[in-house]
Amino acid sequence: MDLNAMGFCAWFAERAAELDLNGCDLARVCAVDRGSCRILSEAGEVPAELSGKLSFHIESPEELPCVGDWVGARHYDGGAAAIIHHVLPRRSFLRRRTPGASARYQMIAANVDAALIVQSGQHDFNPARLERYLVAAADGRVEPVVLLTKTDLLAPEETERSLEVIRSVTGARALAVSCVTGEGLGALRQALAPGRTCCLLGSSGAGKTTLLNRLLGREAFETGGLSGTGEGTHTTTRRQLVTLDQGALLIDTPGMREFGLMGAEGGLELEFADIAAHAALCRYADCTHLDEPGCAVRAAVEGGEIAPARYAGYLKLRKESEHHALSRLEKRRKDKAFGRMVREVKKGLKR
Ligand SMILES: Nc1nc2c(ncn2[C@@H]2O[C@H](COP(=O)(O)OP(=O)(O)OP(=O)(O)O)[C@@H](O)[C@H]2O)c(=O)[nH]1
Ligand SMILES: [Mg+2]
Ligand SMILES: [Zn+2]
Repeated sequence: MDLNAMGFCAWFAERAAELDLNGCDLARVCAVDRGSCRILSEAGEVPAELSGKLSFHIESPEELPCVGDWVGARHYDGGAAAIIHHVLPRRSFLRRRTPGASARYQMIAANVDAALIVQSGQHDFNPARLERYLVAAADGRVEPVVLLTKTDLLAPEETERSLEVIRSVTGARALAVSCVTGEGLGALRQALAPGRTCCLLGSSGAGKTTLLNRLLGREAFETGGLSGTGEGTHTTTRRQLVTLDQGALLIDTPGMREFGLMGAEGGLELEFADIAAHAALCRYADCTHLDEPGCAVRAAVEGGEIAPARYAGYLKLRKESEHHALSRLEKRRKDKAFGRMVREVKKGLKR
């Protein structure tokens, strides 16, 4: 497979010329899993590790090679494995903010032409969530395309209505697709031009991997079931770049529990000072203001002192900040894994 078919273009050629690649081969990162990665070059796909020098110079997880990155790598073992010495600048990217005080990001994919934002028409259609993905796409200079999936489970009027809302609210291209009936797959294939890199984004269970399999024409990757509430079961666990027969490159990603861009931790009490004032009078100190007896917040809503919409807005934002707290914990764990990976890479090189 030649480099252009893998998405290489003049822009990267210029960046490669600026770096002193010193005999390294150009390759594209096609999978990343807990710090080990696989790269695709004209010679094929091989496992790869970071050079000691490169890992030494990497200061944040954001700078680590991620799926879609172009790298300069040197093959060894008769071409069976490689060491990555350079990561080329990114032309576009998808990333999400890792919540907390410092503005840090986690990379989702690099050098992406279009973000295919997958939302299931059945359970998952949620304008607020959609907006976050759109912001992420704009931030990374990636064209957004919204895919409303599982339309076989919707009445045609319902599909039309959702498409209307998506188009009018976002101005983005929106397609209705079904992997069961095949609706919309032809139009989607047209968006997948040869050499173009598209990245599937969306909640767990939205149907990203099912779509990938359908486009590949075989059950190449595992898909999952849904819980009773319609939530996905986090089936896909690693980001992966796959080449379709027609020549497009498609990146599948694990569905994210939350896709944070807020980071307004602790701002909740300030922003809802009126609610906090009533909360001080609740019978229980740890009152959640949902259904406890003696809740002064609910009493104030019922008595007309707090508008129901404001109460609902408070609950919604609180739920989001709880999500952030969870992902902060997750992030700490990941940072440890990152440190461990860097150490292991260095150890591996000394061997
Ligand atoms: N009826 C219907 N079901 C679908 C469609 N597409 C996917 N599904 C079902 O939705 C469930 C989840 O699909 P996946 O493709 O695993 O979802 P995913 O977005 O990859 O989820 P994660 O890997 O967890 O992020 C599976 O049971 C699929 O069979 C569709 O077009 N119609
Ligand atoms: Mg999946
Ligand atoms: Zn209360």
